[in-house]
Amino acid sequence: MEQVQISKNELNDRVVAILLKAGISDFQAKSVADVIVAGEADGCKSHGIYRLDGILRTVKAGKVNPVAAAHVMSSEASAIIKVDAGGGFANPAFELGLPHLVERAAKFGIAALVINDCTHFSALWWEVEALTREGLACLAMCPSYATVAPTGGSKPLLGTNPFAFGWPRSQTFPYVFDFATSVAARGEIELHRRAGKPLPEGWAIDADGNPTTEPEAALAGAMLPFGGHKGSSIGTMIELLGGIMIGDLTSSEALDYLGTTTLLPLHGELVIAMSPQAFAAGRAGDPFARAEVLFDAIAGSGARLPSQRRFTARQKSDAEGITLTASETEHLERLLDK
Ligand code: NDP
Ligand code: PYC
Repeated sequence: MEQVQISKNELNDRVVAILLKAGISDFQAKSVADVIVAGEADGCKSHGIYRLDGILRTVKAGKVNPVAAAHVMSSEASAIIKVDAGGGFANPAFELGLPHLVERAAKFGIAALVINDCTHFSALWWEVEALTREGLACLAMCPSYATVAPTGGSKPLLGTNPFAFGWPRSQTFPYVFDFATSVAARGEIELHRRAGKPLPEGWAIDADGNPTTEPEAALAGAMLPFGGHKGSSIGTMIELLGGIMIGDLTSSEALDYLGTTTLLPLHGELVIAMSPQAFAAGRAGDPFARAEVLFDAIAGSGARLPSQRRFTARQKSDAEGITLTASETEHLERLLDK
């Protein structure tokens, strides 16, 4: 397959141009482009430029507000910062809430950012890494739209509900994990369909509830949670905390609103930031130094830390640029000419 090298800046300019042409405001376009290009730079194809088609379809269908201006809704005395995304993308709303979340977590030891009424299509590591750069540990989660059957069930009721955690490390990349609570992100099923490849066993069931490795049948049926009943319960927790508790849509409600899985879902997001020093205060030992002992032991046992593959991909793309296939660059050209 022919490959093309492109610098991060050049890819960013192209993605911004495509988004602006679709009528997305300058602030939203830049914020969305940053996370898409970071996905490509980190080798996360399921949340890179592949997402552009869905974004453009969702704008065209009127299911995301391309000129929304997010605003902060909460009082300065609260540890809960609420940002109303106004029906726009989650990424600019997160950028707006981030300094408030950092300031409040430093003040109270723990603080939460609630984003309401946002279209969320992106990888969560982008957000948790922003908090680790501020010396904070954090959790991020959001529902999606109903495409995952709870364990033992045959109908999609849960979303692929991503869940991410970050822990700061001063001398190296942070400890970060970030995964769909389904066995794989839905973007992976779509990428298998496009490549004409069967799915691994155990990823999905068809519309009759039978196991399938056919991407088309999986898209019409349901994906499965990761880790059986354990992933099913974590996915349900995310519906509760990142949907119902913050007064926003569950994955089923998000699908009802959209009427299709070909558009990007509108719902809310919950991000919790914690100061390890504040939690460890009064106890012996520096929490960051103690964490390093644990990370060294994990790595020393032969295991790799989560996100290491991503960080290696990032170092490579920083040095050499981002590698796209010729058909991906042609697709970007077509989107620019549309
Ligand atoms: P993966 O299964 O690819 O990876 C999950 C995590 O596990 C990563 O942090 C990964 O690190 C780590 N990991 C993988 N293999 C190992 C290993 N052998 N040892 C240690 N750690 C490992 O992720 P998913 O496909 O589940 O999710 C992909 C993305 O999709 C996520 O970024 C998620 O936020 C996003 N998503 C977004 C949704 C939304 O609604 N916005 C919905 C669903 C998913 P590494 O990357 O280094 O391999
Ligand atoms: O890959 O599952 C996914 C997904 C859904 C919404 C955004 N990403």
